[in-house]
Parts: sequence; structure tokens; C-alpha cells
Amino acid sequence: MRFDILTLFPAIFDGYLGQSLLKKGIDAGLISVQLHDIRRWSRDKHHKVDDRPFGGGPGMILQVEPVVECVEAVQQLAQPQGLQPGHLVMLSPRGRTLNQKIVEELAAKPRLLVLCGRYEGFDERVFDILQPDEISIGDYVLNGGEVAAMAVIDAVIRLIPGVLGDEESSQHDSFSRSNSSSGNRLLEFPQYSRPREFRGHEVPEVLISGNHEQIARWRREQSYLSTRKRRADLLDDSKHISKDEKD
Ligand code: 6GU
Repeated sequence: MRFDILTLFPAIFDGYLGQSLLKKGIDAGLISVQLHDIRRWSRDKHHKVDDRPFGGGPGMILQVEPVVECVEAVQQLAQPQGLQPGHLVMLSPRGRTLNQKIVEELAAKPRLLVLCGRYEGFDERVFDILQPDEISIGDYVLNGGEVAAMAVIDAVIRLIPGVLGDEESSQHDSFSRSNSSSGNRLLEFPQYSRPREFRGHEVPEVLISGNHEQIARWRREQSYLSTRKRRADLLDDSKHISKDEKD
């Protein structure tokens, strides 16, 4: 899968790209990531890409020309390599809120262009012209789309076949479609490792019993109880989801 990240601050991604799963995926040839500095498409000799809003008001607006021209150049740059123009995601607090279903949808694309905003926002014509898939990571305000872009990429790469080893498979993740036979989306069950006792807190006996049937039943119950305690809204949601999926 190919990612193109379009940002005013490419350096923010350096640490993330050089670490852990993403680096493993890149080294294995399963993922490629290219960073593009929007400032290179500035028409200004000082590389300015923002300006004051017409009509007045605080803050600066990302200008339409550098953003549109940067996206178009990145789309075209791919053609000699036989790549598709790619699905354009724009990180924006007004977008649809990210969830696992959207992550699955994005993971099915061969190429994502990830456009990160800053300042007070984009000139509205960026949306009119590019018609991006606007995505938010929640109802709060970040200083820019970069951290949100990393959240999207991090969630998407877990679903690319081969990126996670068999042992760390994403199949059992909370929220994943396949984590329960009934189609409900439940939180994960609690896990324990050595030691068997710490400060009087013991590992549940059933996990040491060696009875795999009992262990599986206990884990299903615990998943349900954990979800009911922490995220009862998921239980309501999953009723709708399983009804929809039957239809
Ligand atoms: Cl994608 N961008 C910004 N600036 N703030 C956010 C966000 C994105 N998602 C939640 N808050």
C-alpha cells in the first residue's frame, strides 16, 4: 500500500516513519510512504502558503493554489510508475469521525493521499475542487492534521496483510469485525502474564486450569462484561450492526 503525505511539516513524521510496525512494513516492501512539503508549491519567494481571510477575522487560511497544485502534482507523479491517482483523505475536524469501519474502508485502497491542514483552515475552494474524503479523529481541536494523519495511518497499516505477524493478528482487536462470532463489536478480554501473584493480586484460576473450553467461555464473558462496564454504547450499536448485516 502506498501513502503520500502532504504537509507543511514533513519533519513531524520522521520519528514515526523510522519506528516499529510502520518501519517493518516499509522494510518488507508492504508499505511505501512518501512525504511532500506543500511549501514547495508556494508561489511566493518566502515560501508562504497562507494568507488572511477575506471578510476579516483571526488567523490565517491555507491558500488554494499551493494546496491544489501540490495534490495534483503528487497524483500525476505516480502515473509513470503505474500507480493510481489515489484516494484523497483530508484530516479536518469537520470530517466524518474515524472508526474501525472507516479504517477497513481505507485499508482496502491501494493508495492513499493524506492531506494535513494547519492554521485556521483551508480556503473553501480546496474542498470544491479536490472533493476530499474529510476525516476527523474526534470532537476536539488539534493544532493541525499531522497527529491525526498518524492515527489514521497507524490504524490502517494494522490491516494490511503481512504487516502484523501471525501472533499479533488484528483479528481479535477490539472493534474489529471478526472479534466475535455474533458480529458484535466488543472490547478485548483481560490478559495476564507472570507472575501469578503480585501484591496480593492473583491471576484468575481458570487461566491456569488448562481447560481451553472454559478459558474461551471465560474470555467471552469478560469481553462482554468489560464492554458493558466501559462502553455500553457499543452493545447498543452492535445490535444495530448485526441487524444491518443480516439484511
Ligand atoms: Cl483531523 N484536525 C484537527 N485540526 N483537529 C482535529 C482533527 C483533525 N480531528 C480531531 N480534531
